Amino acid sequence: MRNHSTSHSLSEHHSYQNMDVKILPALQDNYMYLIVDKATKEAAIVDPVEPATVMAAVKEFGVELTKVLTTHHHWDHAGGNEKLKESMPHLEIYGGDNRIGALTQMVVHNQQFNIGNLNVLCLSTPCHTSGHICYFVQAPGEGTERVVFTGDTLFLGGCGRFFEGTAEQMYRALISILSNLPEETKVYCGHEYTVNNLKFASVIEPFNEDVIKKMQWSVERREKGLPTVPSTIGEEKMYNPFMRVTEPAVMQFAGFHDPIATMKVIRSQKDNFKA
Ligand code: GBP
Ligand code: ZN
Repeated sequence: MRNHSTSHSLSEHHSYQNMDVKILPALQDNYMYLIVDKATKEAAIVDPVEPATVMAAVKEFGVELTKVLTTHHHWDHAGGNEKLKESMPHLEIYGGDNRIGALTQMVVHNQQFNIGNLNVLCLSTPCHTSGHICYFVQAPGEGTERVVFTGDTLFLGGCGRFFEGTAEQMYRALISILSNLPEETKVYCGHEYTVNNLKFASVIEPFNEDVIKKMQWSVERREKGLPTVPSTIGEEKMYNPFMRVTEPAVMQFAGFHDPIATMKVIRSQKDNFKA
């Protein structure tokens, strides 16, 4: 495993009934995630920018890595694909953008595939990049766990910059698609930006108790070197201003009665926000 003292966070493991999610910190503030189907020990890795860390985790946990889920083509997410594929040539590499290295499975919105018994649903969320995909993973059966890997579309308390898209597209991604996932869906995002994001959230909604509480909790976690992921879709709707552009208080802050205009205003303010 990677030397913890050089890593931005400790690598935590979340064990659910049918799946494990191993959080693997990478680079300055990126997260890679190893998803394991407990029944078959088949595994997939989300955004393996540091292949050596991934290979060590695969060995340590004794799983069979068969798939790479790439959220988007930026080097800090897709930059490890080629090297990992060289070491493990059987890997299937999923993604929604032909700029992704070593891509073998180009996916589209609502396409599905499996990791062992787990079902993966691809959600196309263009805006941060035009080919960005979020992956919604569900265990079989009623009342089982659900998780979503949101890359640089949805962060805890924030969202990605609009490098290749519009406010309308981010509205579709956050409000029409991700907000409609089950409330208890766990959110695993691409970067550890939570404290900075919540500082900005508290400027927009200074009296929002959920912002204040999540900020306190996140600062405590970061002081201990622990990740703030995962949150849930239900939680994000309570404190994330970009998930709250239909709320009167957030629209009022932006000076518009329209959620998409509000999305545009608060994103451009965040672009220039010094935390
Ligand atoms: C922070 O908040 O801590 N360091 C700052 C933000 C995603 S990485 C740095 C930043 O701008 N990060 C990007 C982002 O969308 N942040 C949301 C926000 O600031 O609210 N990236 O590495 C970024 O996507 C990248 C790689 C960008 C290749 C362009 C290319 Br081409
Ligand atoms: Zn990015």
